[in-house]
Amino acid sequence: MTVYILLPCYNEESNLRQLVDEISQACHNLDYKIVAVDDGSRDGTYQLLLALSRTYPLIVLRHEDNKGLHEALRTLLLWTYENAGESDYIIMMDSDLTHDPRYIPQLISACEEKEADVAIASRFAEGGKQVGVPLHRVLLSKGLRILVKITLGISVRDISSGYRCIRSANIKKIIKVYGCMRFIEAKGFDVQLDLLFKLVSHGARVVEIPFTLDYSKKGGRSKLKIFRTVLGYLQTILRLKRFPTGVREAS
Ligand SMILES: Nc1nc2c(ncn2[C@@H]2O[C@H](COP(=O)(O)OP(=O)(O)O)[C@@H](O)[C@H]2O)c(=O)[nH]1
Ligand SMILES: [Mg+2]
Repeated sequence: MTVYILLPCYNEESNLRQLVDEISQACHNLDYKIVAVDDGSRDGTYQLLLALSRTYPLIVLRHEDNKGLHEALRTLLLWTYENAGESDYIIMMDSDLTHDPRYIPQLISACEEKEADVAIASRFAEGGKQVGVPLHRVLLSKGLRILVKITLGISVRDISSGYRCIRSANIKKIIKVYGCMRFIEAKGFDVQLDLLFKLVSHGARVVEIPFTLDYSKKGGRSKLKIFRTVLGYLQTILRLKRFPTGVREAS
């Protein structure tokens, strides 16, 4: 079993050396590969990734132009569709140092021990928390939980967490069902809900593990635009609500 750690990178030059080093420490007992996509960064992200790939098990992909988080994740997940095995695991995380790699083994154990297909590092699981996150961001993530429960019937607590472990087989399944262009239809950070809904609709069991999101560790500014993100989530909820597939959810 190999663990593929996917890193979408947009102007993350100041964070990547530390992040890749911390991943290698956290994963020293695992067979792992890091796959990073530089999404048309304007800083030295791409050159740094190439340099790091000489020392670490790191595969570097590149978009010439900035296409956004949703396209970066499409590129990364399609890469795993081609290259990962059914029994492998995929870790999705931010590259800005707010997602501590020490949770990676815990996320994988949660999938294994609880026979889950998706494990989410969750601020809202018992024992989880967020530190230094601006109030409007806290309200967004809390409001989303309620709205998604009411409208889509998904009772996952941390819908917008981008720190997740997913079985490769489940990713392959939704790519087969929806195709390369439609397994992700969101056009921004709402990609997290888009993917979660499709996974759950096709039988994925979800668990959440307590996670501390420490925003004070964030290097650089957030790339999330709050109004665009709220609008994107609302559009995605309306679109998903019209989906023919019902949600079959486990705890
Ligand atoms: N590829 C790509 N990644 C992006 C873009 N915007 C953000 N990201 C990445 O998506 C992740 C989340 O962005 P981040 O700024 O950390 O958002 P926040 O944690 O919600 O404030 C980080 O790994 C970013 O490098 C983008 O336009 N393109
Ligand atoms: Mg982040």
